[in-house]
Amino acid sequence: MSGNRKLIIEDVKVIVSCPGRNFVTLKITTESGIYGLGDATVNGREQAVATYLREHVAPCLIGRNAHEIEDIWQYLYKGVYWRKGPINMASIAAVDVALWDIKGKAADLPVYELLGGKSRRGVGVYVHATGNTVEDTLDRAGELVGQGYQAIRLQSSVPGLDGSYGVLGDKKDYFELQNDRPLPPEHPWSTKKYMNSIEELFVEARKRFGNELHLLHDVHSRLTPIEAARLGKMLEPYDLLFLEDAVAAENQESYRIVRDHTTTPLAIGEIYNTIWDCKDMIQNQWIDYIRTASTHAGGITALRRIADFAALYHVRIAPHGAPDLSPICYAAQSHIDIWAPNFGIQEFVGFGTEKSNEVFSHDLKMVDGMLHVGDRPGLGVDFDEEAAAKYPYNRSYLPVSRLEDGTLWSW
Ligand code: KDG
Ligand code: MG
Repeated sequence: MSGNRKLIIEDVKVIVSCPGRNFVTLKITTESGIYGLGDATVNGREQAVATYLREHVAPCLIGRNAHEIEDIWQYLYKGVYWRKGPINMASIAAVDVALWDIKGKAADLPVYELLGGKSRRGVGVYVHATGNTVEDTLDRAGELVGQGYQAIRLQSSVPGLDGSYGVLGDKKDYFELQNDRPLPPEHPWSTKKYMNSIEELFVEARKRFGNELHLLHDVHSRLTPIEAARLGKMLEPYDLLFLEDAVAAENQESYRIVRDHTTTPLAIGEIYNTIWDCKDMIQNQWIDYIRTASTHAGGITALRRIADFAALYHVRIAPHGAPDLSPICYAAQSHIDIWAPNFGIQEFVGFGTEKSNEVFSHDLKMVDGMLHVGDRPGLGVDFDEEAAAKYPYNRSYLPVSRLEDGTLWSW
């Protein structure tokens, strides 16, 4: 199993750094000197995936032909016996993405050309407007509209609760680590208070911006299926592009209940590790957008498969793009976005901080609210190891949610 053009893997390096956020970066170098980069960041569990890569994956890669992306993917998936899971799949993703990077560099072509070429001029994105009040949120949305963005996710604090999803209180922005506390910060939640206040945000948004702007909202899995169904119905008049993670769906059938009651388009998938996590929802057309990310769902190879499967059922891809996805993950899925015939929209939260831009360079560009993928061979991303060494790992946790009586809830 190998052609004449072998690219033998000589070195595999795992680097955990914190240029503003913790990132797990994989660098695979071949005997020819061509190297590829992958991302294996699992927010809040970075050292687990780094150890898994170093101890269990790297030794199996040395001496293999980097061109055999599919075989290596299957080897790491079927070959470990313990299939799926966030740590395993993020590790497979990092290897897979690094190998696509290598293949692109060897072919002197950007990865999207290897996938089949561009299907569109640029990648449409949605950005975040969050605020402590409806007015603050809409003022922020107004600034983003002024910058040319055409799709905006709105999150506003729930009156009477200290923090709500996506609204970080005294944090300046979404890029900041949550590591000023030794343990996960705790946020209160009340479904009643949320359901009583959420409609106003969209009433006011439509009053202020009219009907052309695309609006989105992320519920972060806080509702039960029937509550999610009611929310979908409530928000129908405001014509959302999608309602995200309205309900957690380890039980995929939950989405049938939501779907049966509302025409608000539904999106889910940022925490899914494989196509199996969303197969029933896609196949039954209970959702409209699948949000799996390159890092968490097994890399370019896996994301391409999910996209092709979803296309059969009119489901479009809308990859997760929060700040805990490194620029390598972001580049990888941008190549999928520009290629996929059933691309929907890409989440975008900016190109990182000053520190992260010192460590990662990329050739993505934002022009008039649209992301443009560059023409550099491979992924078009580079990683400065010396700069990364200046920013050591810094333990940080995502928050947790509790109901007002103390019951642990989904954050
Ligand atoms: O690591 C968790 C974050 O990436 C998540 O909270 C962001 O839900 C999110 C989103 O839609 O960007
Ligand atoms: Mg989300």
